[in-house]
Amino acid sequence: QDANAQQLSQELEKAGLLNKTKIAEGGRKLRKNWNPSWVVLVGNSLMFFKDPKTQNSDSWKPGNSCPESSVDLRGAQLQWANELSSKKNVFKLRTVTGNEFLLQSDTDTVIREWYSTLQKVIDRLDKE
Ligand code: I3S
Repeated sequence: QDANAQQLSQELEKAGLLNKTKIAEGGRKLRKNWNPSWVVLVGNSLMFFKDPKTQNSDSWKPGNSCPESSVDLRGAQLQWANELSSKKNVFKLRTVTGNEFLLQSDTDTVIREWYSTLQKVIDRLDKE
């Protein structure tokens, strides 16, 4: 493992499979399109990888495939948003740039862990 990869793996806070849809881009509402996404939290970035079936847990590492999209958590807002979907266990992540994502898991413990981990990172960045 090279130094860069080692440093990144120390900053890896969480990774896993969630259902995701983007609902706004720069404040402009988008049509929902739910898809499973491999979600990786490293430092102050939340990265989404496409088609998790063809990827593995190493795919976020340097030299491997690029994320489909990446979100800067600095100044982001998190809130439970079950009213925004017929699915259960949904929260909304809003970036400072006005991009909004819904993230969902059928497993209560999984979504609660993601929510609290993301909130901790956002709180930590707020204090910097
Ligand atoms: O909030 P909405 O618009 O009722 O969300 C549903 C739709 O986006 C639907 O797509 P079409 O309108 O293109 O058929 C999706 O398939 C649903 O999953 C969306 O609702 P949920 O409740 O699953 O977020």
